[in-house]
Amino acid sequence: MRIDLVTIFPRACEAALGEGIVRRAIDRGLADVRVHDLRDHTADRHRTVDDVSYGGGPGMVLKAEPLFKAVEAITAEGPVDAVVLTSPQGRRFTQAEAARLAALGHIVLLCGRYEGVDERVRTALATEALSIGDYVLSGGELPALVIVDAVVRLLPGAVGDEQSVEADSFSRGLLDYPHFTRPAEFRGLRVPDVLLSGNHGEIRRWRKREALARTLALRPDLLPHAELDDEAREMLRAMRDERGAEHGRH
Ligand code: 9D3
Repeated sequence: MRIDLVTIFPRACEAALGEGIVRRAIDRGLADVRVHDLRDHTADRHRTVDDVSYGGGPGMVLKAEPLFKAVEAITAEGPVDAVVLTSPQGRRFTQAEAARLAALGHIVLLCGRYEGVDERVRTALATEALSIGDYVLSGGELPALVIVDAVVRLLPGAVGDEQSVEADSFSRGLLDYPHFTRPAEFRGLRVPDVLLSGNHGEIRRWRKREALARTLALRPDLLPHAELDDEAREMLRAMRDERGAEHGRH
């Protein structure tokens, strides 16, 4: 898969892509990630990428022309499946959006900055706009890097253990179960006995119950969308009955 990232902070983006799973996926040839300096697509002496807002008001707006030029240079090399504008007004980026993008052959990510981006970029250049959540960031670089990370780790072979991708909490739609490593007791805090028992059936059921209990307590909004088998549904019913009975006693 090829991913092109267009930004005014190319070095910061390169640095973030040079570590971890994304770096390994690039080294293994699974992902071809290219970072472009937006200023390389300006024509004036000052390499201007922004300007004041029509209608007045504070803050600078990212100009349309450098972004159009950058995308045209990329599309001249071959077909592009999606041109994504990172924007606070975008659709929320989720694991499902990551899976959709990971199935494409070539995407371009445009990083917004300043108070905004000339609206013609969204209407006539981008094919979609994505936000990573409801908080104010200074620009689209971190969102674009979040998208690259979530997409690249879905490419076959990117994560060492394919099982861990498959088993990842959000691919089943639940929160993860608790994890422990050695020692069995740390400052008086014990690892649950079941995990030391060697009883793999018990361990599997304990993890499943913990994942369901945490999801019920912390993210009940996830449960209607989760893939639950008969065993999971029975565990949940038992937990809800137990909680209901508890409330009844108080
Ligand atoms: C406080 C400024 N806002 C009102 C004038 C508008 C605004 C413009 C540009 C707010 C943030 C930004 C920069 N952010 C992004 O470009 C961005 C973003 C984000 O801030 N949060 C979550 N996802 C994204 S994707 C791109």
